[in-house]
Amino acid sequence: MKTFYSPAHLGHIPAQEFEGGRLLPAVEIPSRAESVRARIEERKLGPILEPHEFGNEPVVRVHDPELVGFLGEAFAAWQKAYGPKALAALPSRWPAPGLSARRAPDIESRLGTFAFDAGTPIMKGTWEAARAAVNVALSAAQEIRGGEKSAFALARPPGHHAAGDVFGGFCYLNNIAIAAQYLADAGMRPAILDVDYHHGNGTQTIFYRRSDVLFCSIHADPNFAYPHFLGFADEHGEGAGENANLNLPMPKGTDWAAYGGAFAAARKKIEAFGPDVLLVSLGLDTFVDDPIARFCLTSDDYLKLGDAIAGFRLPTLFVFEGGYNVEKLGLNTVNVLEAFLAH
Ligand code: SP5
Ligand code: ZN
Repeated sequence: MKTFYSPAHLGHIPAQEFEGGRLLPAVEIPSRAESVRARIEERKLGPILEPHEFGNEPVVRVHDPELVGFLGEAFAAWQKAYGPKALAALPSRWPAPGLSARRAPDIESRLGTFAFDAGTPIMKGTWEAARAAVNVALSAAQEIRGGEKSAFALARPPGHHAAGDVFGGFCYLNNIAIAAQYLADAGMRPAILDVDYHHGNGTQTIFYRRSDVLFCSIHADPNFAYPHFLGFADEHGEGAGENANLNLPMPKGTDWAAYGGAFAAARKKIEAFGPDVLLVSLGLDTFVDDPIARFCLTSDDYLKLGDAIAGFRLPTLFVFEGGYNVEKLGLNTVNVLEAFLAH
């Protein structure tokens, strides 16, 4: 299996996050993708290739050009407002219900408009990294379009929380949604299976009113988990997209026994949709020792997951998302891919 990877991610270096009233070390850090790259090399999974440049056209098929423009300018505007020591642009005011619909060009106003959380910093190398992650996903999609049976987009930063007009959840541009749109534009019928611990609210929102792309997600119940405000079981899609969305929220402590049941439900939905390509939002934060999550999958369970994904017998594009146990992240990720290939 070919892996696409760009060193541009190394320039995006979140340092801290504010959580539970405390400043903690950031978890969405460069060593995540590096640990996966090292394991791919160690296991000789296949070539690791740099992405091609696809430009902005496939990005604005999915994202509002206003958001794309903002992401490109935000760090410079932040430093202009707060000086060269201000290392990370983060919102701290939002246009909550009851406030004006007016949007000033001021950087704080724009951050509050385009960001839906305060955990997704825009720093010096963020835009270049986010653009490269899109190119990584599109390069892998291009392989699938050309007839490859599988490909891995080792994208960082992740993408599935970013919607058409808002970013958040460590995500800036929605890598998998842009890849799915690219394949749909090539005449294919994509199903997206999101196995990250967190609901892929951005991907869901992008395709919510559409019947040509299925979104199916197994994730921690938003009644206790991020992103809190989307990912409930009664979200089935709207308008033309009615029935083209399936959420399978799961309780704390979910292990493979419970996860396998949800996977069977996802399988049924995906098979009924009749896709000709599968895109997997591959988050590894379902791991028992993930520092920010509460599921209980083991490293061996990722072999079962890879085997189950292979059972679709579809061309499959894996796109890297979350997973924060850096020590086991390479093992867990490559377990999925190796078990998929062993089928
Ligand atoms: C792609 C992805 O997995 N995004 C997840 C975003 C979750 N953001 C909120 C969770 C913050 C938890 N912070 C705890 C820090 C412990 N060191
Ligand atoms: Zn996640």
